[in-house]
Amino acid sequence: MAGESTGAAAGRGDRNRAILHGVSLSPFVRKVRAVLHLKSIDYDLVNVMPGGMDSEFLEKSPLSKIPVWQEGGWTPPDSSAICAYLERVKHAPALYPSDPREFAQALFWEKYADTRLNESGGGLAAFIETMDENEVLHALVEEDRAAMASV
Ligand SMILES: N[C@@H](CCC(=O)N[C@@H](CS)C(=O)NCC(=O)O)C(=O)O
Repeated sequence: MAGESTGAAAGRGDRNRAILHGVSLSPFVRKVRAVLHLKSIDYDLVNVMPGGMDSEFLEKSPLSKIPVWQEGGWTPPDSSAICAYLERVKHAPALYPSDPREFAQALFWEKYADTRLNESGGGLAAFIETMDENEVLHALVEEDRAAMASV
């Protein structure tokens, strides 16, 4: 489950706990959060808005994009890189197929969703349509609501 904190508060938290930098409005952040949820990996969510990146964050994200994952001083950017890493460090439940050809196809569909579908606004539409039906996304929305209620 995600803890919620601001950038400033994050430095005071448990330094062993991983951090996801970004905001849930981003489909790329949501993709990583869905993987974290399905794999039951604990982390803190540090809110970074696309237009509000400070120099400290930009050092972690050379392409000026969210999300960025952080474990101590190790800060890989890019949702696909982060998801591939998480799949390797916590294999179960497996979210990518083990069959090499099916794996290649899954990577293509991930890229398709991240590029063409996202650019056309379809990613967001698909997200909104499935929001109430999809257990994982529903859990993330409930977490966001709870976090916002406490602000
Ligand atoms: N390929 C990147 C794309 C991430 C991305 O485009 N994030 C957007 C937010 S949805 C962003 O940070 N945009 C800020 C900008 O382009 O300045 C990934 O998968 O993480």
